[in-house]
Amino acid sequence: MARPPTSRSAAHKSPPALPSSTQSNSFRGNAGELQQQAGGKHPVLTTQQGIPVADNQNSLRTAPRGPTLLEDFILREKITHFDHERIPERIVHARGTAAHGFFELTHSLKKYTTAKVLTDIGGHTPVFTRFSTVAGGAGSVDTPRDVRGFAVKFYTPEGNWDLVGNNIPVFFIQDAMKFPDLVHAVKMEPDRGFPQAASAHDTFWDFVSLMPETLHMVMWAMSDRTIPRSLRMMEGFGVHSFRLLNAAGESTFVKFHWRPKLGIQSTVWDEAVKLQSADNDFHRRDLFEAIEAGDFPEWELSVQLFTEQDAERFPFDHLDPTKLIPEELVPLQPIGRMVLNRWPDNFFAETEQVAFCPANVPPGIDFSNDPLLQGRLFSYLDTQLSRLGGPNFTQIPINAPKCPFHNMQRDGHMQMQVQALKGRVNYEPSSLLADTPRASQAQGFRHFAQADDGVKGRVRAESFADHYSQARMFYRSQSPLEQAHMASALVFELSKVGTPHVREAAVGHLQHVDPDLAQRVADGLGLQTLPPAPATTEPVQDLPLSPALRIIDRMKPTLQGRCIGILVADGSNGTSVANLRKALEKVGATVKIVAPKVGGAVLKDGTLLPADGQLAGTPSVVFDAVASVLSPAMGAQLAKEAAAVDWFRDAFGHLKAIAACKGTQAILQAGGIEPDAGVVDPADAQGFIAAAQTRQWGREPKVRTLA
Ligand code: HDD
Repeated sequence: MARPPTSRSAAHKSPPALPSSTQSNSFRGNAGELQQQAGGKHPVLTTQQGIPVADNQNSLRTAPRGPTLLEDFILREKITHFDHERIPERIVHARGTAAHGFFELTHSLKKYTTAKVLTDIGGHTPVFTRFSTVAGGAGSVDTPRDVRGFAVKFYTPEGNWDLVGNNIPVFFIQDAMKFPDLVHAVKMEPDRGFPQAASAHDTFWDFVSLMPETLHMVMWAMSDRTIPRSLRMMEGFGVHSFRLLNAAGESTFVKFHWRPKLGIQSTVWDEAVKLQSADNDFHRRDLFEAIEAGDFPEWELSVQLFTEQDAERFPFDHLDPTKLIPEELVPLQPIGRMVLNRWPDNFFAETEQVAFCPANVPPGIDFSNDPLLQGRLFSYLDTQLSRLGGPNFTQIPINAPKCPFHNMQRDGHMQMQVQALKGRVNYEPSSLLADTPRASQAQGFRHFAQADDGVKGRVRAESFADHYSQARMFYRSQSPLEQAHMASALVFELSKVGTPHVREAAVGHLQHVDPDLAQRVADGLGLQTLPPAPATTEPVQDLPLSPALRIIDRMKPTLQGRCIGILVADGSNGTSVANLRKALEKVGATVKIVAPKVGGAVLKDGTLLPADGQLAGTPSVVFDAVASVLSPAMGAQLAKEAAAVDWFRDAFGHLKAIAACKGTQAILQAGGIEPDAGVVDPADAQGFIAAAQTRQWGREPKVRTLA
């Protein structure tokens, strides 16, 4: 039975008159709740077909409380578009964040290459750089233990060059044939759908224990490199050997390295774990905030150049992507810098839709025979066809070259262009039309003319057989503390492996890396006997060590790019806060005020100091060092507050400098903190700065047991 209209439904009259583009379009909706306050000229809202929309709140109904009509093309179009808003996420590197910037060449490589991006000094080549984790989905967290992607798209005058690298200079496998297996093994297990964004599970370690070529990269993955403090504080590597080709067609091998201006820095594992709950977007937010503040991250680009003859003398095969070339063997030559200075306007249009491909290289850069690289040359374009929906993804603005481009490729899904070349000719050669694009021997891409002799077959070069020597070199090159971190990471990961024989096999491999490491991990796992080392085809070499591969010794003592949290509460001394803040900002740190309430704290002199974060929601893991200016009364009160006690206890446990005033002593005591050289008074700003420029590494054995 039809209901009589109630006074409520009777109020649902037709919407207000269509606002013109010059009028304010703020108006009340039918329920009377809508207020749009932004000023300015508002163009009329339209459908995708350009039809003006009169009411964006209510679908079309037969009666105020009646069914919605199929006729409502505005509703249907809006919902249909929404239903298709997501595209398949990347199978790997799904979670990423990116920024625009430029590359400036400072040293010409003209002797080695014709690529203008590497020969023409001074100009700014636009770049778009995307950082990513590897294993987790797009909605996973920023700080798991994982390799980080470091992909740079250079929009060069001779077409796009994509340097699609990682923050680790080697890879897990030698042949692209094994990539799907590796990725299946590391991603969440197929029957249960977990763990997300973690290598600490049976399938990954099963794969590792059966594929000893992974061991070198596994040692990197277990090092502090995979728990970076910031994307701005990571190195990047092109990984493979590429070729540079000069005007005479001569080839030189090259490896590419990015070095961060802020220095390389990592977190400690417990901190990385806690960051996952404190701020899932920690790295993304950090990059965003730095760029918004004009604190533009910068990297130096260096190359290692070597010839075929040089390569013959290396005690490893440089075509094997599980090997690196120590810089003690082939020094790094700085050639330029990259600055990221503009955040994307739209995450989806740019960061999500950007499509990198190692096959995108301008003339003067060429590929090596690295079998992993060769497989990659196929995979990226192929994945983008399905991820971005067809062959015209190159026309999406973030992917399109910024130099002129012409060819006879036509049509296809989502063709956006009416080509400049009009008329009958969409083929080559042709004699019907002037000014059609033609190939150019002089300017066109040339491949290195390499002589090859051999027997066709599915084979692995014998020179790829040594899987342990560089893993050993990497481990033994680390400082004792970094070695302990690696041993502890291995214990953590293997403790998450439920299958005993997988755990044991992994430890067996470690015997080849370093018997002492194997014993430490076995002890950490509670194994009663040391599992046997598997047979090797090649003897493990004791290669010269490479101290350049450490992080801890090489961390830059600086507060630039670092963030300090100052805890205040009602009654805090404003002058002490202001003095400390001034001193910290003078040396380049960012300072954030944390208070029990986000509205801020009423200081001793009665003024209100606004807070950047609320204590319980802004734990100390998000800071590089912490300070506090508290009255004894507030200190005593906060000593009973878990969030305050954890703030200091975590900062101490994560080896951070603490500037704690007298009023804070009660909290330190509640946290069981025994002050050391890294705990100073906030009045001693210079002492605090000196302590905060590094981590308090000497404290670590006192706060946790490392393997
Ligand atoms: Fe890959 C994405 C880096 C080996 C297949 N890879 C991808 C990204 C990075 C890397 C940084 C994300 C790019 C972005 O931000 O969009 N990949 C590497 C490095 C490797 C490597 C440094 C070894 C040296 N990759 C590799 C192999 C294969 C792939 C051997 C396949 C044979 N990679 C892909 C892919 C992805 C990808 C499936 C996923 C999404 C995409 O390409 O666009 O095609």
